[in-house]
Amino acid sequence: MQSSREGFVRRTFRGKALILIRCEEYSLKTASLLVVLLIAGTLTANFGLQKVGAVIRPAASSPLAFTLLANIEGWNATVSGCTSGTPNCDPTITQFRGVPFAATIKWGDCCTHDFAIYTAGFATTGVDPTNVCSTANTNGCLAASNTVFQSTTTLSFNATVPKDDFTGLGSYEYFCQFHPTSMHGKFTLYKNPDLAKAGTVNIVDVATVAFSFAATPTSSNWNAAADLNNDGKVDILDVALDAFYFGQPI
Ligand SMILES: [Cu+2]
Repeated sequence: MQSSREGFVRRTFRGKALILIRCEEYSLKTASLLVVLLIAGTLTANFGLQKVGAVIRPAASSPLAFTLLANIEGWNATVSGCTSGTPNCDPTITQFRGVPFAATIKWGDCCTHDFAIYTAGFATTGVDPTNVCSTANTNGCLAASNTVFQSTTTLSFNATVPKDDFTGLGSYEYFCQFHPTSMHGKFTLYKNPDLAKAGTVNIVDVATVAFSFAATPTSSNWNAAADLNNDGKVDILDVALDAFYFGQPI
């Protein structure tokens, strides 16, 4: 069918034939991309990826601005249905390398608190409000907010992990330095899903990841930025993550 139509056009309108063929190729690529997105959406649900908005209160319009309630029993410990030690407390927060985020810390109980970000794996026993925080630290406090007592404070931060070292996701710890045992959660860091840096995750970003699909570092279509989870290959997980944040301001 295609060849007869292609042949007919070539006999009569040689110039337009090329356009027809190109349109068909474009439609095929678009359809393929939609299939990939459909699969990605299914996998996203199955892998249980969570947007930051799912673990913060109130729900934010952007994953880059979130609020935590400081409570000695655990971050967000007074959220309805949440007591210390349940999954809703001390939430794991997803952020992105090279994309500044802003944490708003609300005071929620009796005591003085702060919000501090430490390097991954830092021992709770070493957390102390007298520690000197610097983003140059390789093992210790990277940044800390002012204390909160009957007040609200904020902390802005720009993650520098994961490195392009194929060791997986980046991670930081966050603590209240006054109550580090109970008020302790983690950040999970991916690479920026807004690859085109347009301010919003869009079809160009998803297509960019899809273009490197199945690539490894030795592949001709390898793109380290598309390996969002930093595992040394661009696969459905990377596409799924990008699709998951589709339309989000990043
Ligand atoms: Cu505290």
